[in-house]
Amino acid sequence: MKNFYVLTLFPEMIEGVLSHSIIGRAVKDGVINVECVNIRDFSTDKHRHVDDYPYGGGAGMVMQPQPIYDAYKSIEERAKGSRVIYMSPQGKRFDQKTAEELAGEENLVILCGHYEGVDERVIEEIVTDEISIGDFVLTGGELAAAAIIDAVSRLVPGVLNKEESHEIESFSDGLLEYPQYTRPPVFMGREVPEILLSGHHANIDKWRREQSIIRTYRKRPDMLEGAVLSDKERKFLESLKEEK
Ligand code: 4H4
Repeated sequence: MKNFYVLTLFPEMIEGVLSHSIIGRAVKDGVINVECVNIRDFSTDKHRHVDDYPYGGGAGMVMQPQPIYDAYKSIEERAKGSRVIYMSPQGKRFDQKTAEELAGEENLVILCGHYEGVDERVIEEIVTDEISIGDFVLTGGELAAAAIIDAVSRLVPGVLNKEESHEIESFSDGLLEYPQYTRPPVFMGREVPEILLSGHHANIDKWRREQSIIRTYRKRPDMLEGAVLSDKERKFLESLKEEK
């Protein structure tokens, strides 16, 4: 993954969020590139309108197709045949698996809608994938786009350094991550689990896997279906179920 092209009415929202921290450093280092295209720059009327009343009446405004289409055409050549993702509550639910899939793409175009959404005809004309970050309605697709860019970018080689990258991540191995601790050894009377101070890495790894299984069982039992567990770990899970 190298280049994100974001079609948006609020480039500063995207640039603001993505100019900090790990993603900001990756952009500065040229590991990834985020280019915002302001849809309003492609409005053809002197008031720079980009939305209008919905045909058939009803509340809210709809984004007109022409400014979005022309904004897309302005980067189509450079985005050469990339997927065009429309951020919408009607889209496929985004997850780590999709993040990994998108991280393999060289370019991604992301369309951020506003108001009640976007004229259906430009969706039919340019959009290849509709993606949702959850069953709720945002005022604009920018926060959703920023979440996608963040989740995908951290999977791009060179974005996370060795301290930041985590070989075992929540969702990547089908389980939630184990609890994490760092200094001080005692905080508010709570001690760090003894095993983590033992230096016995095989036992630490075993404890961490067990903690992941316990957490997943308690918080997201639905995930256990897809988890890859050894025979011993499956027996451990069964013992949890018997405890109940
Ligand atoms: C798009 C609102 C489409 C409603 C929007 C519709 C999300 C989300 C989101 C601004 C835009 C909203 N984007 N995940 N959730 N008419 N985007 O809420 O299709 O219902 O990604 S509509």
